[in-house]
Amino acid sequence: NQVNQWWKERVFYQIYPRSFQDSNGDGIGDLRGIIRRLDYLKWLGIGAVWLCPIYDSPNADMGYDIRDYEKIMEEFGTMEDFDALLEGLHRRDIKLIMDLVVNHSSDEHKWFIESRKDKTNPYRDYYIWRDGKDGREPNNWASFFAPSAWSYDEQTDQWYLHLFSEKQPDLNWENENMRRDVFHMMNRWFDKGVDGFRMDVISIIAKHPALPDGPGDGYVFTPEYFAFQPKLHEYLREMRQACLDGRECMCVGETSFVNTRNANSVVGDARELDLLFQFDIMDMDGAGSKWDAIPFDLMKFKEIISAWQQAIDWNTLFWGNHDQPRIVSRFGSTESEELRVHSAKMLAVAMYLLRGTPFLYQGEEIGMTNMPFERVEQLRDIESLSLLKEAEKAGRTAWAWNGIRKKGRDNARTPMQWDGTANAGFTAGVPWIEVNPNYPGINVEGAMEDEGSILHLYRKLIALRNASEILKWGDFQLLLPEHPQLFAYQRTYEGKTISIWCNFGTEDVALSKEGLGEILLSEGASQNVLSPYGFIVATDL
Ligand code: ISL
Ligand code: CA
Repeated sequence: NQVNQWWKERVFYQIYPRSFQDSNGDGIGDLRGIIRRLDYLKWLGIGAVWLCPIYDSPNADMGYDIRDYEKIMEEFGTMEDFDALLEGLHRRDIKLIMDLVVNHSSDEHKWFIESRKDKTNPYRDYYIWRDGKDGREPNNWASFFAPSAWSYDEQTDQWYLHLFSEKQPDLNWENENMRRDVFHMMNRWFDKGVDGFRMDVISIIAKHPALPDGPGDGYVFTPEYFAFQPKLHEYLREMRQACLDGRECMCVGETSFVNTRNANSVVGDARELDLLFQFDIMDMDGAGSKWDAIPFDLMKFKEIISAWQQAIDWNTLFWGNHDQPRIVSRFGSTESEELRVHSAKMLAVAMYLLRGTPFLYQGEEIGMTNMPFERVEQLRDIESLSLLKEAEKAGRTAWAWNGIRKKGRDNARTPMQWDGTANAGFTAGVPWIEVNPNYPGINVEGAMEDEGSILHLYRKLIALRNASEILKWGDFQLLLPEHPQLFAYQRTYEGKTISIWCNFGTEDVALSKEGLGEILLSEGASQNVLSPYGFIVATDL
């Protein structure tokens, strides 16, 4: 049963539609806007697009709260626009995967509207309802976005579970009818020609049946009771059978709380998922909470990378997404324009020649940076806004702002910087979130004209990867594990080797080119020295 695993051979590009390209001047990116930029993606060498949610939604969490799974969000366009987008992608041999959010829906979804009406409604059990305990929540679980994971509903005098905001009630996967409806919906998208799904927080759809209290006082975050529960595997296998078997489609799971020990339970031989996202790299600069930022640690990075390269056959490779700050601000340097360019390039080389499938996040390819947020009116993200609200109550406003500037999700959601005209060419109107003021110097048009730009490096890197059996299929070996500044590894396939040397430090590193054959990509490398953020990609002699 050798299926065509196209997702291993293509570079993915993640589009956050609201911030990509506005086509009608309402300040909101849309599907027609994306269509205008398809030739750009092709030029870059992209083989597949992950499109963040475009379904009808009240946008409490920017589309991750779906009101109707089969309708396009009005601001984004119509189903005709969607069909044109899909056709435009396929004509360019670019696959499309949609974002599927089925851990929860919007509270405005018709299932929830029915569900909350009365205890005997046929949709009641599509969600997780419980009696309160002594007038309080059924248990002490904390939510990602609000203090408690429960909200009380007067209508039926019960509480419903929401691991995210109160506008995102969790679906009850124990309910067979709910599962059937979800699978039918997925099949209708597949029948339209969609090539796959990115499955939002798919690892948490099954909850511990007893919903036990977590240890400790107050509201407690309890992944031990909602992530990687035994039933998860049952649901994913059922989904594969109902939706994926017999199709050349894929699914990549956002497997929050995955680790190197449980990963193969979902991507191993049973192929519950084709790919997974793990967050060890994204979590490595948080101490306890993500908001308490700590510096990048190269040794820790090497450990995480080699552990994952060994643990599973095929990784996803990424430096960011719509939930993460900008990578060049995070693990590179924005101290000077020169360092921004060098570090962004080096980071790309370090990550995207590993064994696995690259996922680039829009704007990364031009080295877009974090946004200097200063006022609450500039923020849009529910996570940052609720953090700020809670922090104000606790007198920790300065701490929250520091966290938001470094890690807030809105950093990745400022509009794509296309050119030096007003609003970076994103919109002719007023953008829904401010454009980063650095757009006159950082934009696609300028980068295209400059052969030495980050953008051109990304293009070369993708072309190199797309054309190399060694870089696609080769195995991975870490070199110089103890070196304090260099991240180096080699990829070997059918006796041929390519090695990659990256200087993560701010000092020159002595490096001999002896033993290196053809230099495939290199910057900051002189005779015997690799300068700060320099890199070499070369075949072995
Ligand atoms: O953003 C995060 C860190 O602060 C993550 O914890 C994130 O909430 C988690 O990875 C789940 O993310 C996904 O589901 C959320 C949605 O807000 C995110 O945008 C999405 O990627 C709820 O649907
Ligand atoms: Ca628009």
